[in-house]
Amino acid sequence: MGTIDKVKLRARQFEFTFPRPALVMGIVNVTPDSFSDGGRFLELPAAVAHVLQLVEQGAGIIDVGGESTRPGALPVSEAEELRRVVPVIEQLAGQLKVPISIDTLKPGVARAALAAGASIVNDVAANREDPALWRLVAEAGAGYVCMHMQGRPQTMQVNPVYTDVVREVGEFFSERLKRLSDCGVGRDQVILDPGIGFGKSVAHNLQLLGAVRSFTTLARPLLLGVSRKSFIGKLLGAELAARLPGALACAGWAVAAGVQIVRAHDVAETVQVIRMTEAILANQKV
Ligand code: 7PJ
Repeated sequence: MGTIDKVKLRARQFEFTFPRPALVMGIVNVTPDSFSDGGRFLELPAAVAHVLQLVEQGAGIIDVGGESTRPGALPVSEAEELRRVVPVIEQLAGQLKVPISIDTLKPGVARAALAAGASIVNDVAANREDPALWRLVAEAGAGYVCMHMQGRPQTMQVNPVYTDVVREVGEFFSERLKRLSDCGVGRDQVILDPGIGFGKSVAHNLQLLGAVRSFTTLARPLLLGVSRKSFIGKLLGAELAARLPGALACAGWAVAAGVQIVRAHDVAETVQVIRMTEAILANQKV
């Protein structure tokens, strides 16, 4: 099984060649109800200040979201989501040297975010049927995070069922790469993400983490989001505020297994774990 070698990612004015030091995607939720930081960054100045701090801590991508996708979260209107995210992106795009991704389910929000200066569309609903969003990504030459989810956020955790979660996620990636290419989105624009916690039991999440290296054969950068997620709490009996060590273990493991982008709330800590893991990997003897 391979590791990523000479894989390019194109995201508008940004280009990355992997392998390279893994990127931490710092999270800013401009929402009143996100499960871990909901309500903290609803005010524009607070959101912007938080992002600048994440970049200072070493974030290589900033992921802006205006609608919580946590299990059971209530949908937000497009107007409200636009009101939350567009000013933040407008204000940041000019001054950041790292790409901004927009975490949204809605093509209209993605369009406005790209117009405001975002470079990557983070699509947790990449299992969608409607190609409108992909055409926007193609037109903009933006990066695209193709995340696996079974179902939709409102109901995805009710009873997730797979015969073989690793095989099914791999097949999803291959099928979507083909559909994306049919819509004009080049392979070199796509990041693949197994979607930890999105229509998955604790066992499914662990199986995906254990086999994450197998997805490197698709020769695309892999993204993993584990930060503060409930499977860590369920496995270890840890409250939301006490899950950082569990998430950091996943981050170190993932990078050792070939993951190139880690989505995290706790950027400084995640960067340290990743840089340490990479330093050891560079000296691995057996
Ligand atoms: C993820 C995400 C993830 C990607 C969220 C949370 C829920 N985007 N957006 N991957 N998770 N690409 O942060 O727990 O795992 S929202």
